[in-house]
Order: sequence, then structure tokens, then C-alpha cells
Amino acid sequence: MTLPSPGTAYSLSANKAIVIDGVAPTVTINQAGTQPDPSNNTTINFTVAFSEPVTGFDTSDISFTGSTAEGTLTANISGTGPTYTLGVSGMTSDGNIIASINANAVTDLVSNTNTASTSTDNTVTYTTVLPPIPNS
Ligand SMILES: [Ca+2]
Ligand SMILES: [Ca+2]
Repeated sequence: MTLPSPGTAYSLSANKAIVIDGVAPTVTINQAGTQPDPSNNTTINFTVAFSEPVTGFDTSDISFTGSTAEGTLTANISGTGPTYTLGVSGMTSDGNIIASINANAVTDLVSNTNTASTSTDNTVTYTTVLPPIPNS
């Protein structure tokens, strides 16, 4: 090959947008701000907040490991991201609902996958006892 002479200027021309994103998305999940705990609501809401826009978030990414409420816990995701609302229904007994997000559930713009969710309070106690217990 022919080497360019010293001092030759190079340019990326007009397209200088290079995306360098080595940061994996993180995600938090906590009981929604308006969610009473304990609660007799038939749908229990959590707020899921990713650190950046992601694709591929769906109900298969939700884990209910550790939950003690019986029944087939069913997830419903709403919102446009990167913050979503997770509604959980299907409880057939009193007990705790604990929701988390699996690692490698979503990807960011350059296909970095997420780490598992962290939480300050991702547990809501579902109770069928009436009248409703005041918020705590
Ligand atoms: Ca997914
Ligand atoms: Ca709680």
C-alpha cells in the first residue's frame, strides 16, 4: 500500500457521530408511589425505571421469586419507557408480592444488556382483609 505523505489531514467528513456506549443499562423496581402497602387492590403496581432507553422489555423479564401470595401472578407492563408501570394481578391468597427484573432482559441502543434489578422496597403485602388497612 502507499502511505500518505506526512501531514495529510484526515476527516470523518460530515458523519462524525460515533456511538461509544460501554455502560450496561441498570434498572430499579419499587412499589409505585401511589401503591398502598399492605393493600387489598386486585392489581398491585410497581414502578420500573431503566437508566436509559431499552428495547425488549416484556412480561417474561419479570421475576416473582420470593412471593408468598398464592395464585398465578400475572404481569402487565404499561408506559413508553425508560420508566414503566408493572401491574401484578392474579393473587388468590394473602401474602407478599415481590417483583424483580432478571438480568439480560433488555438491550440498550448498542446491545448492552441490563444487570439484575435493585430495589429499596419491591415488596407489597396483599391482603383480602377488609376494611383496607391504612397506607404504611
Ligand atoms: Ca426481554
Ligand atoms: Ca413495601
